Amino acid sequence: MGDHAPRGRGLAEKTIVVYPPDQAPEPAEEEAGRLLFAKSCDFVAGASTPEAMPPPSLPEVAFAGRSNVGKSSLLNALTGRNALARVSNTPGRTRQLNFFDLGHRLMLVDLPGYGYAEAPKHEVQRWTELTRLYLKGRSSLRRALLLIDARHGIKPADEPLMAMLDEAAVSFQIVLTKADKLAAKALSETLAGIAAALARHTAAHPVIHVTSAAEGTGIAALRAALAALAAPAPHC
Ligand SMILES: Nc1nc2c(ncn2[C@@H]2O[C@H](COP(=O)(O)OP(=O)(O)O)[C@@H](O)[C@H]2O)c(=O)[nH]1
Ligand SMILES: [Mg+2]
Repeated sequence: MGDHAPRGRGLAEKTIVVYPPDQAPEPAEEEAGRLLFAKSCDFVAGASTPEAMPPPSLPEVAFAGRSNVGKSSLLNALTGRNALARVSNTPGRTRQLNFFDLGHRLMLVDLPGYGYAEAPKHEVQRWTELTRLYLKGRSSLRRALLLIDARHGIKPADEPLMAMLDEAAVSFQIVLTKADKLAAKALSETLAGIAAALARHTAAHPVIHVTSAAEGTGIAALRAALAALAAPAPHC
């Protein structure tokens, strides 16, 4: 980031910064993101119990959100590959934590989608417990990305996860999805609602990313932000 102060939005007690349009990554940061996400991204493990999780080896970023929020599409857009989301969408894997090694520098962890009205109650309890154990106990977890549909904002179904993240003191960052589906005015209303909601959450990261997997908006900036969390590239 440059040495100029970020242009924040004082919409609530918490000042949030929105990427884009408030900020854009520096060219060097964007290049670091591009290089990282050009690396191969390989499926490592699908875990439906804590024992099945791979040992922590790399810095991790978890992707969470309601079913249908656009998680698979965003993962595809970031990695430029279908393979990753195809694994996560395989029947039996949608209720697991799926671990992907990105270039031996960052582990991407796809958490099961929640808020699906028809999910059986015991399934929901199992998912909640597994997610809680992961979030609380994972020493390598650097950040959680909480995906929110730009049209809908934060919903009651998102609250339990945010409460878990606060409790586990895992920094979480909002990523708006499907930004192509709404006009600028509606987007700023969504952002105002999110800023107010984030003020109640101690673990909330103040930078929000606005993305569209369909149009590619915000993807380079999100790659750059994730590259800043990755293990350093080995010198060649
Ligand atoms: N217009 C638009 N639609 C999207 C975008 N991302 C996802 N979708 C659509 O939203 C639906 C759910 O997306 P998916 O990635 O499968 O969501 P998931 O359940 O969270 O993995 C699909 O119909 C996608 O085509 C986007 O950026 N723009
Ligand atoms: Mg999916």
